[in-house]
Amino acid sequence: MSRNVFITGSTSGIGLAIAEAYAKNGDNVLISGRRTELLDTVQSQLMEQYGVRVETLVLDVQNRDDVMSKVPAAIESFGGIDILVNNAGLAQGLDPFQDSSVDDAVTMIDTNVKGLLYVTKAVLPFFIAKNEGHIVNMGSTAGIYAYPGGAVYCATKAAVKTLSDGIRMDTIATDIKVTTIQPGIVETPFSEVRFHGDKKKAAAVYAGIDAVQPQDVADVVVYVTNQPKRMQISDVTIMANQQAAGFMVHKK
Ligand code: NDP
Ligand code: 8X3
Repeated sequence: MSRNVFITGSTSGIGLAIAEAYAKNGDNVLISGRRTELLDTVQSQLMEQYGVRVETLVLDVQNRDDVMSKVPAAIESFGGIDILVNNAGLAQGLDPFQDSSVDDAVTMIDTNVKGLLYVTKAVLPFFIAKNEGHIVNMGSTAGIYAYPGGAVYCATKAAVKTLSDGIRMDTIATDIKVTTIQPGIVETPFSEVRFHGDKKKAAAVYAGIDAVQPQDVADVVVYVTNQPKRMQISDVTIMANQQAAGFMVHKK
């Protein structure tokens, strides 16, 4: 039976691949992000290719009021929700903490932690009302292993893992599942965003690595949400064969 899946940050990279993987699986997707034109393009492509329902929600997850009003309305008009994928997120900068921008830090915290929190608070009442649902939170190996220049980004991803674990405990009496996905380096526009549009610096991150691709992560997300009701996959860590820990890679 097809399910209704809401994916934040599905205009690009991993979130876009997740939306496509669910559509391919026959599920309906509510795609979301700040870039309206991209959402419209993805909507047409997925509907044409997979024949599932694709709805769009223009949303900046940093905007608490917007999240609290727009998300429930979008879910109502989508006809309910079975799976939430909290994927929207970003890194900004890779300077040592003492030289780093406070504005960049605030953007990461507001998006990766507060944004995820707002969206989850807006969606949970729908899951509680039917006593089931699945929250998939996009963490990172950065949340397990801090690395130089990544103090704040790594802290936000550690927070994602801790939020997931806490929410799993608080909803234990329900059939709600909570999963943290912790990818290592995945080849997406992530680094271009981190380096504020510097394509050369971004390309250097992936040079010499047979990097994990967004669709690899997407397949894992679909897999964790395709398990029997009795079973919950709490965490999955995914790395390139050439990566052993956060930013610890062997380049060829
Ligand atoms: P991309 O830059 O390709 O995608 C980021 C997505 O997040 C975009 O769709 C973007 O949409 C959305 N987004 C960013 N800020 C906001 C916001 N304020 N409100 C709503 N949506 C927002 O990067 P990735 O696909 O790589 O990143 C996706 C997630 O995966 C992030 O949480 C990232 O931290 C995590 N991750 C990435 C890894 C990697 O190596 N690439 C590894 C581990 C985790 P828009 O700009 O349209 O708003
Ligand atoms: C993104 C992966 O290693 O660039 O979370 O921090 S990494």
